[in-house]
Amino acid sequence: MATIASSPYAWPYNGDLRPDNTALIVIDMQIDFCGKGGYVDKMGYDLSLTRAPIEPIKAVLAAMRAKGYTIMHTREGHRPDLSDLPANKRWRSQQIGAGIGDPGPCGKILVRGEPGWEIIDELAPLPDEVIIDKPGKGSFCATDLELILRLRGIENIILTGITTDVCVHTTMREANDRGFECVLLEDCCGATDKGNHDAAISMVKMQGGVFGAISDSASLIAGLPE
Ligand code: C5J
Repeated sequence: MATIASSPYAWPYNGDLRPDNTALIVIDMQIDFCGKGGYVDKMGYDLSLTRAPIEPIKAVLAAMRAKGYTIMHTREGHRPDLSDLPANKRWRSQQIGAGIGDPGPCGKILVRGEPGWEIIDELAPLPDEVIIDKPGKGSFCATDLELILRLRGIENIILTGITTDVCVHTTMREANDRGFECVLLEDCCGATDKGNHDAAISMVKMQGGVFGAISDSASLIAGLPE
């Protein structure tokens, strides 16, 4: 039996926490979401909010890599021909002055292969770590994430990354509905709005943990078994 300190229950619910059945997912730690000149910067949001999780995620990555856990990363982005970009998503981004697919200081915004779409150097994936490219907010939509998790026997998912209220929350909800046991690490996530971050954390804990549990990097590292 192994659990980590978390709320509203000690996670995972059944105490079955092992490197073989547990994956860390680092969501969208890309220049477009937390780098100067990227999508979030162009929209005018405070980058310190989306950069806040970098150091905590680094610590979690080091601990989980050392113990042999599965590590996965995601990137939000669209094909260079924009054939997977819904017209309404493009239109909305244009309204706020950061049109997806349009040129910006880091290349075409949220387009695969462009500099802004890359994962930041501080959290660069290792060569054996899976990277999931997704066109939407959820990491399960139009990707092979679920297939890979099932093939590896993953039952527990540790969620980190940005943004808490959008891509992290959508992925947590998708995973929860598929029967995965999820925990979100509060200090390893960030949103473009602090109030939305806090609300997203609060939502997880309702109804006895309607989407799973909430913990933090120090609690995870302290409780992580070999
Ligand atoms: C957004 C994300 N916020 N990674 N994407 O558009 O949360």
